[in-house]
Amino acid sequence: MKASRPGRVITRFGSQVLVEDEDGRVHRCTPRRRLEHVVCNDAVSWHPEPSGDGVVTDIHTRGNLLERVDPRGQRKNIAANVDQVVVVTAAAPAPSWPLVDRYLVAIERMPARALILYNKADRPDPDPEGTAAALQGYEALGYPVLRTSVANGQGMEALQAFLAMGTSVLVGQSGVGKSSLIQALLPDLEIRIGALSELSGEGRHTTTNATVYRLPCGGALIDSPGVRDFSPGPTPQRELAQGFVELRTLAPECRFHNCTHTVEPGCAVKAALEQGRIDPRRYASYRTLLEAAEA
Ligand SMILES: Nc1nc2c(ncn2[C@@H]2O[C@H](COP(=O)(O)OP(=O)(O)OP(=O)(O)O)[C@@H](O)[C@H]2O)c(=O)[nH]1
Ligand SMILES: [Mg+2]
Ligand SMILES: [Zn+2]
Repeated sequence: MKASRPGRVITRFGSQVLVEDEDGRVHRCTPRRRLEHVVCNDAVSWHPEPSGDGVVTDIHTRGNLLERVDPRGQRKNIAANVDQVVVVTAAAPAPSWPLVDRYLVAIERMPARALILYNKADRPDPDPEGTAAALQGYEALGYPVLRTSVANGQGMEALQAFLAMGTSVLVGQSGVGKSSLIQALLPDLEIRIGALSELSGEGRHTTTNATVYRLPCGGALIDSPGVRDFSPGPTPQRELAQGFVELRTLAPECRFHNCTHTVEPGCAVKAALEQGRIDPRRYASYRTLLEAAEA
Protein backbone atom coordinates (compact mmCIF):
# COMPACT_ATOMS: atom_id res chain seq x y z
CA MET A 1 0.00 0.00 0.00
CA LYS A 2 1.35 3.40 -0.95
CA ALA A 3 0.99 6.04 1.76
CA SER A 4 -1.98 8.22 0.85
CA ARG A 5 -1.79 11.96 1.37
CA PRO A 6 -4.54 14.51 1.98
CA GLY A 7 -5.21 17.08 -0.73
CA ARG A 8 -7.76 19.45 -2.17
CA VAL A 9 -9.09 19.45 -5.72
CA ILE A 10 -8.24 22.79 -7.34
CA THR A 11 -9.94 22.14 -10.66
CA ARG A 12 -10.74 19.35 -13.05
CA PHE A 13 -10.20 19.09 -16.78
CA GLY A 14 -11.44 16.14 -18.71
CA SER A 15 -10.82 13.01 -16.68
CA GLN A 16 -7.97 14.55 -14.68
CA VAL A 17 -7.86 16.81 -11.65
CA LEU A 18 -5.29 19.13 -10.11
CA VAL A 19 -4.76 18.39 -6.44
CA GLU A 20 -3.09 20.79 -4.03
CA ASP A 21 -1.11 19.10 -1.27
CA GLU A 22 -0.60 20.36 2.28
CA ASP A 23 2.48 22.33 1.24
CA GLY A 24 0.57 24.17 -1.48
CA ARG A 25 2.14 22.17 -4.33
CA VAL A 26 -0.16 21.20 -7.18
CA HIS A 27 -0.16 17.69 -8.69
CA ARG A 28 -1.90 16.33 -11.74
CA CYS A 29 -3.91 13.29 -10.71
CA THR A 30 -6.23 10.73 -12.21
CA PRO A 31 -9.13 9.66 -10.03
CA ARG A 32 -9.66 5.93 -9.60
CA ARG A 33 -12.27 4.75 -12.05
CA ARG A 34 -15.00 4.42 -9.45
CA LEU A 35 -14.41 8.04 -8.35
CA GLU A 36 -15.42 9.76 -11.56
CA HIS A 37 -17.44 12.52 -9.90
CA VAL A 38 -14.58 14.32 -8.17
CA VAL A 39 -15.54 18.00 -7.97
CA CYS A 40 -13.77 21.31 -7.42
CA ASN A 41 -12.80 21.80 -3.74
CA ASP A 42 -13.31 18.17 -2.81
CA ALA A 43 -11.07 17.01 0.02
CA VAL A 44 -9.38 13.85 -1.21
CA SER A 45 -6.78 11.22 -0.47
CA TRP A 46 -4.19 10.69 -3.19
CA HIS A 47 -0.73 9.27 -3.69
CA PRO A 48 2.03 10.06 -6.16
CA GLU A 49 2.94 7.52 -8.85
CA PRO A 50 6.50 6.96 -10.10
CA SER A 51 5.38 8.30 -13.51
CA GLY A 52 4.93 11.73 -11.90
CA ASP A 53 1.15 11.99 -11.96
CA GLY A 54 -0.86 10.95 -8.92
CA VAL A 55 -3.90 8.86 -8.23
CA VAL A 56 -6.92 10.07 -6.25
CA THR A 57 -8.11 7.13 -4.19
CA ASP A 58 -10.80 8.60 -1.99
CA ILE A 59 -13.18 11.55 -1.73
CA HIS A 60 -13.77 12.65 1.85
CA THR A 61 -17.36 13.11 2.93
CA ARG A 62 -18.65 16.42 1.55
CA GLY A 63 -20.03 19.09 3.84
CA ASN A 64 -22.26 20.22 0.99
CA LEU A 65 -22.42 20.33 -2.80
CA LEU A 66 -23.51 23.05 -5.19
CA GLU A 67 -25.08 21.47 -8.24
CA ARG A 68 -27.20 22.60 -11.12
CA VAL A 69 -29.39 21.03 -13.72
CA ASP A 70 -28.29 21.80 -17.26
CA PRO A 71 -30.77 22.53 -20.07
CA ARG A 72 -30.79 18.82 -21.00
CA GLY A 73 -31.95 17.97 -17.48
CA GLN A 74 -28.62 16.51 -16.40
CA ARG A 75 -27.20 17.22 -12.95
CA LYS A 76 -23.85 18.97 -12.93
CA ASN A 77 -21.63 19.37 -9.89
CA ILE A 78 -20.14 22.83 -9.50
CA ALA A 79 -18.21 22.79 -6.20
CA ALA A 80 -18.09 21.03 -2.85
CA ASN A 81 -17.54 22.15 0.75
CA VAL A 82 -18.67 25.73 0.23
CA ASP A 83 -19.36 28.08 3.18
CA GLN A 84 -20.76 30.92 1.10
CA VAL A 85 -22.25 31.33 -2.36
CA VAL A 86 -21.81 34.77 -3.91
CA VAL A 87 -24.56 35.41 -6.45
CA VAL A 88 -23.14 37.97 -8.87
CA THR A 89 -25.44 40.26 -10.83
CA ALA A 90 -24.37 43.38 -12.72
CA ALA A 91 -25.54 46.53 -14.43
CA ALA A 92 -24.88 44.59 -17.66
CA PRO A 93 -25.90 41.98 -18.68
CA ALA A 94 -29.25 43.04 -17.19
CA PRO A 95 -29.99 41.25 -13.91
CA SER A 96 -32.51 38.43 -13.80
CA TRP A 97 -34.02 38.47 -10.29
CA PRO A 98 -35.89 35.17 -10.81
CA LEU A 99 -32.46 33.66 -11.54
CA VAL A 100 -31.20 35.05 -8.21
CA ASP A 101 -34.24 33.49 -6.48
CA ARG A 102 -33.41 30.10 -8.03
CA TYR A 103 -29.83 30.35 -6.77
CA LEU A 104 -31.13 31.23 -3.31
CA VAL A 105 -33.31 28.09 -3.28
CA ALA A 106 -30.23 25.98 -4.01
CA ILE A 107 -28.19 27.85 -1.37
CA GLU A 108 -30.87 27.44 1.33
CA ARG A 109 -30.96 23.74 0.60
CA MET A 110 -27.17 23.16 0.69
CA PRO A 111 -27.10 24.92 3.17
CA ALA A 112 -24.59 27.76 2.81
CA ARG A 113 -24.48 31.49 3.45
CA ALA A 114 -25.57 33.69 0.58
CA LEU A 115 -24.12 37.04 -0.51
CA ILE A 116 -25.67 39.03 -3.35
CA LEU A 117 -23.40 41.25 -5.44
CA TYR A 118 -24.39 43.96 -7.84
CA ASN A 119 -21.17 44.41 -9.83
CA LYS A 120 -20.21 46.99 -12.48
CA ALA A 121 -21.77 49.63 -10.19
CA ASP A 122 -19.65 52.14 -12.13
CA ARG A 123 -21.86 51.60 -15.18
CA PRO A 124 -25.19 53.33 -15.79
CA ASP A 125 -28.09 51.21 -14.59
CA PRO A 126 -30.84 50.83 -17.20
CA ASP A 127 -33.41 50.22 -14.43
CA PRO A 128 -32.23 51.94 -11.24
CA GLU A 129 -35.60 51.72 -9.45
CA GLY A 130 -36.06 48.04 -10.24
CA THR A 131 -32.53 47.28 -9.08
CA ALA A 132 -32.91 49.23 -5.85
CA ALA A 133 -36.25 47.57 -5.07
CA ALA A 134 -34.91 44.07 -5.72
CA LEU A 135 -31.73 44.61 -3.69
CA GLN A 136 -33.65 46.18 -0.79
CA GLY A 137 -36.03 43.23 -0.90
CA TYR A 138 -33.18 40.76 -0.47
CA GLU A 139 -31.73 42.83 2.36
CA ALA A 140 -35.12 42.86 4.10
CA LEU A 141 -35.09 39.04 3.92
CA GLY A 142 -31.73 39.03 5.72
CA TYR A 143 -29.40 38.49 2.77
CA PRO A 144 -26.31 40.69 2.67
CA VAL A 145 -26.05 42.80 -0.50
CA LEU A 146 -23.00 44.64 -1.86
CA ARG A 147 -22.58 46.98 -4.80
CA THR A 148 -19.12 46.47 -6.26
CA SER A 149 -17.00 47.71 -9.13
CA VAL A 150 -13.81 46.17 -10.39
CA ALA A 151 -13.31 49.32 -12.45
CA ASN A 152 -13.25 51.85 -9.57
CA GLY A 153 -12.82 49.63 -6.51
CA GLN A 154 -16.21 50.38 -4.94
CA GLY A 155 -17.23 47.77 -2.37
CA MET A 156 -14.08 45.69 -2.80
CA GLU A 157 -12.91 46.06 0.81
CA ALA A 158 -16.33 45.05 2.10
CA LEU A 159 -16.26 42.07 -0.25
CA GLN A 160 -12.88 40.97 1.10
CA ALA A 161 -14.27 41.02 4.63
CA PHE A 162 -17.07 38.67 3.53
CA LEU A 163 -14.67 36.38 1.67
CA ALA A 164 -12.15 36.06 4.50
CA MET A 165 -14.68 33.92 6.41
CA GLY A 166 -14.09 30.64 4.60
CA THR A 167 -14.59 29.14 1.17
CA SER A 168 -16.86 31.02 -1.23
CA VAL A 169 -17.96 30.39 -4.80
CA LEU A 170 -18.87 33.04 -7.38
CA VAL A 171 -21.91 32.16 -9.48
CA GLY A 172 -24.06 34.03 -11.97
CA GLN A 173 -24.71 34.87 -15.59
CA SER A 174 -21.86 34.89 -18.06
CA GLY A 175 -20.15 38.27 -18.28
CA VAL A 176 -21.16 39.75 -14.92
CA GLY A 177 -17.50 39.93 -13.87
CA LYS A 178 -16.82 36.85 -11.72
CA SER A 179 -13.31 36.26 -13.09
CA SER A 180 -12.61 40.00 -13.05
CA LEU A 181 -13.47 40.10 -9.33
CA ILE A 182 -11.02 37.26 -8.68
CA GLN A 183 -8.38 39.01 -10.75
CA ALA A 184 -8.85 42.19 -8.70
CA LEU A 185 -8.57 40.26 -5.42
CA LEU A 186 -5.55 38.24 -6.55
CA PRO A 187 -2.80 40.42 -7.99
CA ASP A 188 -0.69 37.38 -8.94
CA LEU A 189 -3.55 35.61 -10.69
CA GLU A 190 -1.83 35.67 -14.09
CA ILE A 191 1.03 33.67 -12.61
CA ARG A 192 -1.43 31.30 -11.00
CA ILE A 193 -3.47 30.80 -14.18
CA GLY A 194 -0.26 30.36 -16.16
CA ALA A 195 0.96 27.67 -13.78
CA LEU A 196 -2.36 25.85 -13.82
CA SER A 197 -2.61 26.03 -17.62
CA GLU A 198 0.87 24.56 -17.89
CA LEU A 199 -0.03 21.68 -15.61
CA SER A 200 -3.29 20.99 -17.41
CA GLY A 201 -1.85 21.54 -20.88
CA GLU A 202 -4.70 23.92 -21.65
CA GLY A 203 -3.80 27.51 -22.37
CA ARG A 204 -7.29 28.91 -22.24
CA HIS A 205 -8.41 31.88 -20.18
CA THR A 206 -12.20 31.78 -20.44
CA THR A 207 -13.92 30.22 -17.48
CA THR A 208 -14.84 26.68 -18.43
CA ASN A 209 -14.05 24.81 -15.22
CA ALA A 210 -14.68 25.75 -11.61
CA THR A 211 -11.32 26.57 -9.99
CA VAL A 212 -10.47 27.41 -6.39
CA TYR A 213 -8.02 30.21 -5.50
CA ARG A 214 -6.55 31.07 -2.09
CA LEU A 215 -6.96 34.75 -1.33
CA PRO A 216 -4.24 36.91 0.27
CA CYS A 217 -6.99 38.44 2.46
CA GLY A 218 -7.72 34.96 3.84
CA GLY A 219 -10.34 32.52 2.66
CA ALA A 220 -10.62 30.71 -0.63
CA LEU A 221 -12.67 31.71 -3.66
CA ILE A 222 -14.00 29.51 -6.43
CA ASP A 223 -14.56 30.91 -9.93
CA SER A 224 -17.26 29.08 -11.85
CA PRO A 225 -18.35 29.14 -15.49
CA GLY A 226 -21.15 31.60 -16.22
CA VAL A 227 -24.65 30.38 -16.95
CA ARG A 228 -27.53 31.53 -19.10
CA ASP A 229 -29.92 30.00 -16.68
CA PHE A 230 -29.69 28.13 -13.41
CA SER A 231 -32.00 25.53 -12.06
CA PRO A 232 -31.55 24.08 -8.57
CA GLY A 233 -31.31 20.33 -8.31
CA PRO A 234 -34.57 18.38 -8.27
CA THR A 235 -36.65 19.74 -5.42
CA PRO A 236 -39.79 18.00 -4.19
CA GLN A 237 -42.76 20.42 -4.02
CA ARG A 238 -42.97 19.99 -0.25
CA GLU A 239 -39.39 21.19 0.19
CA LEU A 240 -39.52 24.10 -2.20
CA ALA A 241 -40.94 26.55 0.33
CA GLN A 242 -37.87 25.82 2.49
CA GLY A 243 -35.85 27.63 -0.15
CA PHE A 244 -37.81 30.87 0.37
CA VAL A 245 -37.07 32.29 3.83
CA GLU A 246 -40.28 34.32 4.00
CA LEU A 247 -42.41 31.27 3.11
CA ARG A 248 -40.48 28.98 5.42
CA THR A 249 -41.12 31.33 8.32
CA LEU A 250 -44.87 31.58 7.67
CA ALA A 251 -45.59 27.95 6.69
CA PRO A 252 -46.01 26.68 10.29
CA GLU A 253 -48.97 29.10 10.62
CA CYS A 254 -50.83 27.57 7.65
CA ARG A 255 -53.88 25.47 8.55
CA PHE A 256 -52.56 22.44 6.65
CA HIS A 257 -49.08 21.16 7.38
CA ASN A 258 -48.67 20.12 3.73
CA CYS A 259 -49.94 23.48 2.41
CA THR A 260 -48.56 24.36 -1.05
CA HIS A 261 -49.47 28.04 -0.44
CA THR A 262 -51.54 28.20 -3.60
CA VAL A 263 -55.25 27.44 -3.12
CA GLU A 264 -55.58 26.14 0.43
CA PRO A 265 -57.87 27.86 2.94
CA GLY A 266 -56.17 29.23 6.02
CA CYS A 267 -52.86 29.76 4.19
CA ALA A 268 -50.65 32.20 6.11
CA VAL A 269 -48.54 32.84 3.02
CA LYS A 270 -51.53 33.92 0.90
CA ALA A 271 -52.76 36.11 3.76
CA ALA A 272 -49.34 37.78 4.03
CA LEU A 273 -49.30 38.25 0.27
CA GLU A 274 -52.69 39.97 0.33
CA GLN A 275 -51.53 42.22 3.16
CA GLY A 276 -48.41 43.19 1.24
CA ARG A 277 -46.04 41.56 3.73
CA ILE A 278 -44.57 39.32 1.03
CA ASP A 279 -43.02 40.53 -2.21
CA PRO A 280 -45.29 39.40 -5.08
CA ARG A 281 -42.22 39.07 -7.30
CA ARG A 282 -40.71 36.50 -4.94
CA TYR A 283 -44.02 34.69 -4.64
CA ALA A 284 -44.20 34.50 -8.45
CA SER A 285 -40.73 32.90 -8.45
CA TYR A 286 -42.02 30.33 -5.97
CA ARG A 287 -45.06 29.54 -8.14
CA THR A 288 -42.94 29.11 -11.26
CA LEU A 289 -40.61 26.69 -9.47
CA LEU A 290 -43.56 24.88 -7.91
CA GLU A 291 -44.99 24.14 -11.35
CA ALA A 292 -41.66 22.66 -12.44
CA ALA A 293 -41.06 20.76 -9.20
CA GLU A 294 -41.67 17.08 -8.55
CA ALA A 295 -45.09 16.40 -7.07
N1 LIG B 1 -17.30 48.56 -16.18
C1 LIG B 1 -17.04 47.42 -15.57
N2 LIG B 1 -16.72 46.32 -16.31
C2 LIG B 1 -16.47 45.17 -15.66
C3 LIG B 1 -16.51 45.08 -14.24
N3 LIG B 1 -16.25 43.79 -13.89
C4 LIG B 1 -16.04 43.13 -15.04
N4 LIG B 1 -16.16 43.94 -16.12
C5 LIG B 1 -16.02 43.55 -17.53
O1 LIG B 1 -17.02 42.61 -17.87
C6 LIG B 1 -16.55 41.67 -18.83
C7 LIG B 1 -16.81 40.25 -18.40
O2 LIG B 1 -16.04 39.97 -17.25
P1 LIG B 1 -15.65 38.49 -16.77
O3 LIG B 1 -14.91 38.66 -15.50
O4 LIG B 1 -14.98 37.73 -17.85
O5 LIG B 1 -17.09 37.86 -16.53
P2 LIG B 1 -17.43 36.38 -15.97
O6 LIG B 1 -18.58 36.55 -15.04
O7 LIG B 1 -16.22 35.74 -15.42
O8 LIG B 1 -17.93 35.64 -17.28
P3 LIG B 1 -17.94 34.03 -17.54
O9 LIG B 1 -16.58 33.48 -17.28
O10 LIG B 1 -18.37 33.89 -18.97
O11 LIG B 1 -18.96 33.48 -16.61
C8 LIG B 1 -15.07 41.99 -19.03
O12 LIG B 1 -14.94 42.73 -20.22
C9 LIG B 1 -14.71 42.83 -17.82
O13 LIG B 1 -13.68 43.73 -18.07
C10 LIG B 1 -16.83 46.26 -13.49
O14 LIG B 1 -16.93 46.29 -12.25
N5 LIG B 1 -17.09 47.39 -14.20
MG1 LIG C 1 -15.28 33.98 -15.91
ZN1 LIG D 1 -49.80 28.01 3.09
